[in-house]
Parts: sequence; structure tokens; C-alpha cells
Amino acid sequence: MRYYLGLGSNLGDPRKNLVRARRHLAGNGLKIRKASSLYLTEPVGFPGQPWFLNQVVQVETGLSPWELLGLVKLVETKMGRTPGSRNGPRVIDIDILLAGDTVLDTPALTVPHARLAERNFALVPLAEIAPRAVHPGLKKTVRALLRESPDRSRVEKASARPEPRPAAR
Ligand code: PH2
Ligand code: MG
Ligand code: MG
Repeated sequence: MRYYLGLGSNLGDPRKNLVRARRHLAGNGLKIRKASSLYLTEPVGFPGQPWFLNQVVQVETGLSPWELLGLVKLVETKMGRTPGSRNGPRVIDIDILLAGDTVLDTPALTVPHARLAERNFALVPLAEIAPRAVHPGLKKTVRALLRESPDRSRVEKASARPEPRPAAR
């Protein structure tokens, strides 16, 4: 099944953290077929935090959404993510954005991601690699979701060379 995963980090060296996350995922058998550019993104929901580095990857795996969720949690834990970091700065966050045309709504796992349509930090990188992917619940393409997104937070393509992140403004 084809998945799109959102990666995010705003603690330590975010660029390195994203590299490590992709390595962990690939090392556990996921085939990373596409990777978006890296984006510097204004924190949504938690003002006053450092900006995030966000990326979306397309992966192919035989794992079910539940199995993939387990793997994602394992990688987050291995990378030093602590449970308390849910609303604070985090070394790594890996979210299942889309899982083929699966729609799941349970307390432990909601697919597509519950807030995908209102988060430019996920939609912009997703639209870069999959503008025509369809959100199976909303029945709209990613491109349409981005066009209709109510989110006004800033998302800037990160340059190839590391640069200091803009201060929160
Ligand atoms: N993740 C959140 C909440 N807010 N903001 C940005 N810019 N990037 C994120 O990855 C992010 C966020 C919850 O996981
Ligand atoms: Mg998240
Ligand atoms: Mg998460």
C-alpha cells in the first residue's frame, strides 16, 4: 500500500533529525519512493516555539496502517521522542497523512490525518510530490485542499544549505 507520511522536527538539529527518521524508516523495510523538499514552517497551534522543518515522503509497504503506526511510534521513541512532547518542541514527529484510499476513524488512529486539510505545513510538501492524490474522505485532490486551505501560517522552502531559522515573529 502507498502511504504519505509527514515528518516534522523543531528541536536539536532538525535537518539531521529528518535524515535519521528517513534512515530508520528505510532500515525497517519501508520503500521511500518520493521525498518532498524541506520546508521551514511557522509553528501551528503552539506559538513561541522554534519554526519546524517539515517534509512529506511517499512510502510503499505491505504493512497495514496499524502496523505502520506501530513502526512510526517505535522510530519516534528510538529517536528520543518523549510522551510529554506532544504539544511542545519535538525531536521528531511522524504522522500518517494518507494511506491509499483507506478511511479510518478510531481513537488511536485517524486516516487520513484529521487535520490534514487545515495544515499548510503538511499540504504544501504533499502537494509538491502528490498534487493529484485524492483525500478519500473529502474526495478532493491535495491540490484542491491546498487551494482551499484556511491556514494562513507561513511555509517557506528551505534552501539546500542549512541556514539559521527565522526567529518567531
Ligand atoms: N506539528 C504539530 C503542531 N504544529 N506546526 C508546524 N509548523 N509543523 C508541525 O509539524 C507541527 C506544527 C503537531 O504535530
Ligand atoms: Mg503531528
Ligand atoms: Mg504525531
